[in-house]
Amino acid sequence: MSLWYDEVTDEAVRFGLKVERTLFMGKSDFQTVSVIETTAFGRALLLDDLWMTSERDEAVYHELIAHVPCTTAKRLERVLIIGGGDGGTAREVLKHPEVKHVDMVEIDGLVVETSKQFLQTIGSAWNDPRLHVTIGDGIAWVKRTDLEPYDVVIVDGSDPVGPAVGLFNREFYAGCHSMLRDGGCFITQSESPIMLKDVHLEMVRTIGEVFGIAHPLYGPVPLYPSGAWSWTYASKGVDRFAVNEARATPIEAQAKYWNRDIHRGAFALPNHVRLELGR
Ligand code: SPD
Repeated sequence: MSLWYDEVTDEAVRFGLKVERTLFMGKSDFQTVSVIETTAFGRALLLDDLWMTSERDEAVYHELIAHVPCTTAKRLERVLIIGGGDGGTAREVLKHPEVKHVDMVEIDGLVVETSKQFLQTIGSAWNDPRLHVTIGDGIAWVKRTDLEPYDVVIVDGSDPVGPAVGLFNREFYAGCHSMLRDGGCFITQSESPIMLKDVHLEMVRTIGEVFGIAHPLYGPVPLYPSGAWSWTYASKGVDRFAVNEARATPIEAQAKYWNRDIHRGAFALPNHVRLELGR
């Protein structure tokens, strides 16, 4: 008899994977943390029973969330990652030699420890001396006034339930805005434009109110509800299509998903989004 694990999206939708074995199950002060070896997607991380990342499709998610802002920011020395406890986003950001300092602020130390132990292909840059990991609250971090500004702020959080709920409101986005220098870029994962359309559109509108305008971008992450996923980009005075060629060329040569055509195409808006946003 085979064992399957299903993420329950709602009463009518699930996404399930066949399980080879459970590698880890634990409970932190914030959530349950599990790593499962799946037959089709390799090792996968779940938080509170929701799929977070898998070896098979993580590159799409992590390359887009990292390289879209990192190839368009005016300067690229200081990067802030809120969340990102599996290490995949930091791995991609640190592929840019211009980056001198990355602060990663992850609320749940168990996610980092578990990922270091069981997801080594995803978090392969933990020992990079430019990476500074703080186990703490990203919401409090972006309220700080004693920090040098960042060139890029990335929000790699989980879904708007549990410990990540505070990463989905105007006050938090305003904090991220205040962390950025002129010419800096912001990006956050912004849920499925199909299965969580209202949450997605609300995020784009709210981030747009804070930054002046926000641009959603889209890509496939089969592990997530519907497989159609989004990120939302905003900046302090940067053209999202003005990719820095010197940064892009070496990244494109090694990336699994991101390239300059994907970068441009990802910003194309489906008609239902155009209609809702009036664009
Ligand atoms: N529904 C899952 C949303 C997860 C977004 N964050 C994933 C973390 C990958 N580093």
